[in-house]
Amino acid sequence: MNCRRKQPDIMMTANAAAYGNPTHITLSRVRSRWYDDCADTDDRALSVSATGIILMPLDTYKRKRDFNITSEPKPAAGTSHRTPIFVIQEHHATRLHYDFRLEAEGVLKSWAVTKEPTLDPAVKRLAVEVEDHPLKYAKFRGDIPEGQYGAGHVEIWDNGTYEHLPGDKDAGSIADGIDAGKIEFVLHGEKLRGAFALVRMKNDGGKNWLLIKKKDDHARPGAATDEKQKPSTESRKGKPSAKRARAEGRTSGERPEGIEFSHEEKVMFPDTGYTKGDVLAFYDAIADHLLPHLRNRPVTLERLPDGLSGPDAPHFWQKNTPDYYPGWIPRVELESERGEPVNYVLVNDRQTLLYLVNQGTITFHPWLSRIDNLDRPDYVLFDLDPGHSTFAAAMTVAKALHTMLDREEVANVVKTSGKSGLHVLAPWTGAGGYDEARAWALEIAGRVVEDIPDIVTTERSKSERHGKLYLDVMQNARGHHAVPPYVVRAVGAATVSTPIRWNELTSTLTPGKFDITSIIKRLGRLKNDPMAPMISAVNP
Ligand SMILES: [Mn+2]
Repeated sequence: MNCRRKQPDIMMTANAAAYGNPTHITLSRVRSRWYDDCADTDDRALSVSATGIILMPLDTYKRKRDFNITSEPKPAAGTSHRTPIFVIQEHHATRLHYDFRLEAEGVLKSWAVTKEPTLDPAVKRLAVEVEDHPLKYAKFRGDIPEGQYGAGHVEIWDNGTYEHLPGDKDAGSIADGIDAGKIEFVLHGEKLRGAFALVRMKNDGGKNWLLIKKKDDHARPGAATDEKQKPSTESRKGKPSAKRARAEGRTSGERPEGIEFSHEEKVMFPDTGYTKGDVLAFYDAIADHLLPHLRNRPVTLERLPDGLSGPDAPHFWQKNTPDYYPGWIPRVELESERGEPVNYVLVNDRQTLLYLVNQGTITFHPWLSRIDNLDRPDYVLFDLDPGHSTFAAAMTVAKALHTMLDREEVANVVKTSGKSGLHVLAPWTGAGGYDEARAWALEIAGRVVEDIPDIVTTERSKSERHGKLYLDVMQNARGHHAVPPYVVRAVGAATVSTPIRWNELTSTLTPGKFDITSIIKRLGRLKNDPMAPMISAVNP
């Protein structure tokens, strides 16, 4: 992590009355708060107020919840156990995950593990660091009500005690190890036993860790029944669908479940020569990365059945799913603004995805909310469209947003739009729906405009923009759709909306850098998807 020290040392003046006994807070953690430019600033230890430093270890926990509604424990300081405890809660939120919590400093240090933890040392589980929870949370099971943060059922999956194994980097406490980015410990639970490590991943903002079983007598190689952390892009490096299809025992033009593909040789992108077969191969190869961003969202299809073959080529936007589409294509019936029923397609699986591509869909445009709560977006979009400005300006504005959102302790990612601009995305975890999310986005955007007023504007009227970049947050509205990551755009170069790492925003980045073949190579090279924080941060 690239942290600049802001102040060499500070006097610790703790307002003990505010949050109970402060003695479990170590001075090193007080100091860590005073490193500026840290992507990962959170509520671990302290909050700074005008009157001095106040211990607020559970501030974020408190802020996210309404204790008049949820039955989760209130944010009170707990009494440390003689032997520290751990708990893993199976949390059936929007996305099932496993909350892994270790007692330290009188609270539960917490990570949302995206899949069931395992004793298989070959499997590394993504564990997203989340806010500290009160010690009492270790006993919590039950239902978090609809509309509340993390709504859904919580069960205790495993619990017990643990021993810290101080290593080179974390010779001190668990908290020191968390600061250093690595902790090792032995779990004494029902399901999980033996030595484990939690290691912070590099270069992705600081919230993403890996939970790894160490090799010992409790290890069960092969125990995990799902995928083995293999580079999932391995089989996708070549572009031709035919070759891969044959490797899987199919012939070209056939898919499982019997989808027949038509006119695979038709040229869809004349500038590059990419055919419909190439577009099908691209969507087949990208499906695992794309589908999480489409699943259970109403989708508008941008269809160009003859591709970009000419100015008169058909190009239309399809919301309603025709009756003659196969019955297995999932649909959701919603009312249009005029009160008419619209059967939106749900692109929840590869089969549906490829069927729609075969129907001439080039770009999928999903809503920002899912069918389980259509009034509440699960992320906020900042659209940076250069217009009469430049791509360099878009990068400057994206970086300013990045700084601002980090300061707000909100996860954020950036991607190319696939056309000329950039999109910055942040999960929406606040209270309320689209209106509140948009108001928040507008406030953030306003602050960016205050910082760099010569470059960016939120002015909706084109004539008032004076060549500045328009930072658009108005798409955060019910019924609007947005370009998700990993879709190809209907432009000659067949460019793809591509998630990038923050440190890739340099002069070598061009908006058209990634197309339907180069992005597959890129994903083969990357260890992890730059969108991972986005998927995991949404309702952890
Ligand atoms: Mn959770």
